[in-house]
Amino acid sequence: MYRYPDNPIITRQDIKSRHPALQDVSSVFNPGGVRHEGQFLLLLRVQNRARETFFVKALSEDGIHFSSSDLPVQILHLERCKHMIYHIYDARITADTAGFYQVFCAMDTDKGCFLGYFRSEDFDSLDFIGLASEPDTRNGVLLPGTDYRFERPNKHVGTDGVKTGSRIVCSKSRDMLHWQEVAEVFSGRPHYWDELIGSGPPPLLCEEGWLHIYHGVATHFGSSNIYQAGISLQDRERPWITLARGRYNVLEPRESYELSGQVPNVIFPSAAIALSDSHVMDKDTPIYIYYGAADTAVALAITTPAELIAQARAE
Ligand code: BMA
Repeated sequence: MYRYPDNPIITRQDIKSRHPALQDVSSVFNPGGVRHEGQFLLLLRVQNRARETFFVKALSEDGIHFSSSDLPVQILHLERCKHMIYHIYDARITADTAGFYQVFCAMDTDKGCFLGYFRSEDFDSLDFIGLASEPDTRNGVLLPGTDYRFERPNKHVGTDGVKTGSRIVCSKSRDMLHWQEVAEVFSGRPHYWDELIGSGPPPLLCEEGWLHIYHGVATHFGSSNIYQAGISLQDRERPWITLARGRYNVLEPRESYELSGQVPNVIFPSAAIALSDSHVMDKDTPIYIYYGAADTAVALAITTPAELIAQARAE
């Protein structure tokens, strides 16, 4: 992956809103993203100085220069949730065939963190359909055109005294609300770069399989967890089968905007937009990956399936 040289592409100064709660905000990060009517659309996670969370829509012709809406996204039908909701954040977006977008978000409630399922047509509003997980799971990503989703239960499974290895699991549903675990995808690798893990953007399909970008957290450094991006290649038909998994991370905090901020040392990839209209990408298709940098700003990295597959297979 190559960083866009003028990163970060969206910072808190870019959020110019008419909404009274969005004046002089603290941070903008971890966007969901999708192609929408020929434009690049990001659903930005914006935090204000009350540390309240909002979504703000941003649009761009070229995927680099975004302009954000002057009002936050309205979230409709939240009364369907019976719990007290504190934050809704880290949207993962996929298009469906009916012209709607499916959105999974982490929802912090008084009963723990759930995946919330939303639908939208235009991202001026998000329609809350319901909670779509057991308590305590995050990073839910649909595999477009299938009934499968990857998710990351928050429980740690390390047995060796090292705080380690959340698992990514593949689950299946017919209605987007009720999900049954099918199989484990993989778990964290204690002592190395990806001890704790979670899916990044919804996986992208190419001839070789699903390109699955994920974040890994190294927890064994004294003062700070290090969040990095990595890649695995998953089987096309049975996506829980891992065909290749990178030994190395593909992006780690190195630049000042990744090393310092609200949470230092964080690269959190959450959206990937391929510059192609076909369902199955060619190897050389540019892919724009949007990531949260230090939970403070949005940055862009550019890659191709060929490069990601090479990294997934790197010895
Ligand atoms: C994760 C989530 C993300 C956040 C990351 C780094 O656990 O809370 O939203 O970006 O930590 O702080």
